[in-house]
Amino acid sequence: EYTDPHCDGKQTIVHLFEWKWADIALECERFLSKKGFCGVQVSPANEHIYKDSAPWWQRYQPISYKLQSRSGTEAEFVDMVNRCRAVGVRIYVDVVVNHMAGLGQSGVGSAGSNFNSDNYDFPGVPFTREHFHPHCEIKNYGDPNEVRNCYLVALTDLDQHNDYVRDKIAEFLNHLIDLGVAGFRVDAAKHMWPADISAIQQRLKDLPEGGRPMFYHEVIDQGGEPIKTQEYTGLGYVTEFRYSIKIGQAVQNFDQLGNVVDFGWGMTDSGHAFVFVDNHDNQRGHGGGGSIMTFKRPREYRMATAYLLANDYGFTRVMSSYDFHSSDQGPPSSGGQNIKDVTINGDGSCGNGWICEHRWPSIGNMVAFRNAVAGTSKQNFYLQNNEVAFSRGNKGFFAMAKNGHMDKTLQTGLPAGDYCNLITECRTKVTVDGSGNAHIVINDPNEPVLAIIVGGPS
Ligand code: LAG
Ligand code: CA
Repeated sequence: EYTDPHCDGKQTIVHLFEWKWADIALECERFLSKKGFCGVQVSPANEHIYKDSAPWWQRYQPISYKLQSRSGTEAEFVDMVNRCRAVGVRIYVDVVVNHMAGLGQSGVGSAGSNFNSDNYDFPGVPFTREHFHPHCEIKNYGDPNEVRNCYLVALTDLDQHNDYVRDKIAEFLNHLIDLGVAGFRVDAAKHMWPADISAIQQRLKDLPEGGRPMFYHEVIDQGGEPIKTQEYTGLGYVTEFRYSIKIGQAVQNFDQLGNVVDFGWGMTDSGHAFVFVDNHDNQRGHGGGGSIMTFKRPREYRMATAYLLANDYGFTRVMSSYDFHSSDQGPPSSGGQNIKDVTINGDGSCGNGWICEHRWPSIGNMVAFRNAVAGTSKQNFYLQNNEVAFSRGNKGFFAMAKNGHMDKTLQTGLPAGDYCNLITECRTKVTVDGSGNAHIVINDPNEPVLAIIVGGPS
């Protein structure tokens, strides 16, 4: 329950961080549908604070559940949901329901609602003082009561034990369900009691087409604290941050690639692990930060994401970023709260400051690989001399070379035939002989990845 993404068996979503709804609709139609993406994680859709400096994180300070945000109006949101759906791409909304805006602020939100955080006054919902925990700041992550009931960086903390609060949050999610979304990323789930999240889920409708919405809960568990991802696996998928760390390190030291999933370390079971190389927080040093691989190291980032998509662990999300030079900097803008359009260059890359990692060939073209091999496990694992390769059942074969060059005959586990390398879009091919062996050649320091699938282009 809560783990079906409702996208016809497709296996990967992309986070189009801070994109406008209108641009997401276009991206579904012109790219995501063609590449086999299941869906899009969108930035928070509800009303949020506006700050003069327009940082990205203003969207993590809700003012009400009205669907007017920096990304667009409710009408634009609905148009996006419908146009994406029409081409087989679903929308997953980042929902911020642990808290409202931070203390010390007042004014008017992105949908025109007044608010005053110090008075706990959010008339756009409405929420008043009785709906919040009394103020205390989270300091000790060793105390689950404090992590759940105190304030995360001064954000006014909602009391989800309260029936009215549960009802209002459920009303917000039910509205999104009515509009056709397929699921939710639950922001700061670690800061809410699993039983409270469950009580909210029980108030939710089935999707219009049937079935429960997909949920993935943001729980930063890197070991060493009492709150574990496993407390949340009954509620859907749970973010697995340890896997990001392991993959980021392993593409720098290939010897570790055999060992990126470590259940001994407490990692989440594959059926509930929600996995990614980086997210909008840790790519800029927020939310756990650490030694995270990002687009700023493009070669290694491509390898990390290709491996994420090739491996047989978890449900995958690809990050799609904008360029930034400081950790608070908001999306490309021509001033004020306006967000620049995502433009597409002749070579398929993005302009106007949008990075669009999901359009890089060794990332975007691996989505088809993951879809094709769903349900199979890794076999014929080969790891030597900074080269890695494996098959996924008898459905696909993947190879990657740290230094960009590989020239080796390997067992692919696949039926005889000619296969296109998905990454080069058929400019290079692989011939598998009657015993399953093939001569594997990689010769591209920039995109040092090869992937072939049964039933793919040939
Ligand atoms: C999350 N997951 O649990 C989000 O992924 C993360 O991006 C959110 O923090 C956080 N939880 C709360 O939703 C972000 C920034 C914070 C920012 C916060 C609220 O990482 O830096 O805090 O959103 O906008 C900012 C200031 C703080 C201030 C706070 C309240 O940085 O100094 O105390 O606002 O005014
Ligand atoms: Ca809380």
